[in-house]
Amino acid sequence: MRVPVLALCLAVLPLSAPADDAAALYREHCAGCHGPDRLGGMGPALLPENLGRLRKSEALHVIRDGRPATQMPGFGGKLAEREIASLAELVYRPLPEIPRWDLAEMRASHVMHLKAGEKRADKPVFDADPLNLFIVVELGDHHATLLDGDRFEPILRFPTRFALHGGPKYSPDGRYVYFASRDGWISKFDIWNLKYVAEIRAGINTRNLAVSSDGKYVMVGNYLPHALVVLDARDLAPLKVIPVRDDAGKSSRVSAVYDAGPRKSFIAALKDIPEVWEVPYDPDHEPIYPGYVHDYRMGEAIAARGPFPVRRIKLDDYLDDFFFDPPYRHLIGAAREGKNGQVVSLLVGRKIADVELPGLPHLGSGITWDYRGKPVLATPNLKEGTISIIDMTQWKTIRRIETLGPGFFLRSHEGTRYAWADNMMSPRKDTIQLIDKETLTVARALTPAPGKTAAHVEFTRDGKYALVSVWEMDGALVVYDARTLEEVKRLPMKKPSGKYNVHNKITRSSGTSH
Ligand code: DHE
Repeated sequence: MRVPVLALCLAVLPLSAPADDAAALYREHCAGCHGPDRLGGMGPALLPENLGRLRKSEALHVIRDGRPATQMPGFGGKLAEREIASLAELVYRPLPEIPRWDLAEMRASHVMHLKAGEKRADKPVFDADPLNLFIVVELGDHHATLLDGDRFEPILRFPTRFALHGGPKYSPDGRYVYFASRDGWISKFDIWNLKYVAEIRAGINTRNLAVSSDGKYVMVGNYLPHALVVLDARDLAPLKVIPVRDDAGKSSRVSAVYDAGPRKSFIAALKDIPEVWEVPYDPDHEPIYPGYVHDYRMGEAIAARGPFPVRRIKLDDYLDDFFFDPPYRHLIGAAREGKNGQVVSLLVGRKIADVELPGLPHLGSGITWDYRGKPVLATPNLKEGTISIIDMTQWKTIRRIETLGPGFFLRSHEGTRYAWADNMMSPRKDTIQLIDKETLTVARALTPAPGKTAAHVEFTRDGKYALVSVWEMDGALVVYDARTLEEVKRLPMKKPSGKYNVHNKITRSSGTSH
């Protein structure tokens, strides 16, 4: 049986392991989340190829004490030291063979739900503003709910693949939504017709996906195999696999891939190679930077001149995640163990500044707004109870706002005065704090369900209402009036995680994730 979350599966484990050989321990304690073959599931793949940045001594520590800001709890209270040591040994042992997952395997997994000749409506088959819809991911039982953002009523609840992670992405017109699951499945859903279009397994262990601004391509970033995959957005047919390797042949997991719309390119950060890759997808778009070089040294798969060449930008450090400035001229990224963030100019193709970003900034959840005439970036921190506010004209941290504890997500909207921050990784995980964007201070706090995790906020298209998750199996989606902060409605849901408003996402609202 597959277990939805690590925390849940641990709750039912016996206190002492009956067998202490590593394989049995792994089957009992780890396989539910990391997969029976160590190829990943809810948790990442545990193979030497993917653990290059984790020393064995740190692996012992992670197994014993857990890993901050992930679903990985500590096993120190359940396993003896020698059991922990044998598990740490095991995860660095190479598999006899890592399964191939190339174009052929992807093609074999491809499922077309839209049948040849099937006619689908070219407008919504339901009565609701198509731009004020929300997709709410319910992790508890692997479903998603399509929600009418005016009436706050579900239109459809439908099954998804196992353990979706990261933001689903919409097509530019908002008709389709694309999901990525941690175990590699990419699904395309036709919102207007309330039906899936196609699915494909693009990786064994996947990080996230991006949709090109012209709506033509989907790019998938994988942890396993070490590759970027380009899919045709119409039917998810695989077009190209781009192996991720440096000059010396060292391969890397992909930290995250995002669309840089104005540049007509995908940008990917890498976990094991200190480089950022830019993959242009529109051959007619003039590169807007000097010294642009198509790098064809990566082997046959991208050796041919043709679509999706790779521009490699070399850096001093790895990037575990990053964020674009509003004109998409720079990206700001950070490494998990790094002391500072790096600002990379996409124009000149190199790092141009360091920015003070201690702890573990969660840059993918960063947002921007104008503060006293200057654009600022605000990012939550997974290790410290701090929201860093960075002046993006000088790349200087101008304020560190103390919160109740480390949090995952930050959201706002052009039409609201507050930025809403959770404290999900702290004892005060039940409370959302509202930061006044004009004074850069914590102005209010809301506790939707005392003792229960409150996290991840999204606004209606006009910014008048904020939707908050009570992130529990018997959870809820709580709708607040964003001005009065009165509760308007509460909808029961099963561990609702992220929620995504069509308008805010397709217009790239500065208050939402990209
Ligand atoms: Fe996430 C987005 C990385 C753990 C829920 N998370 C993202 C993105 C990245 C990322 C790079 C942006 C992808 C995108 O939207 O295209 N997440 C990581 C990690 O490195 C980390 C810390 C460890 C890991 O397990 O991979 C991590 N994330 C978690 C969780 O434990 C969360 C809370 C529960 C879960 O689903 O596993 C979680 N992450 C989310 C959500 C988003 C996300 C809901 C989308 C946020 C948005 O508003 O767009």
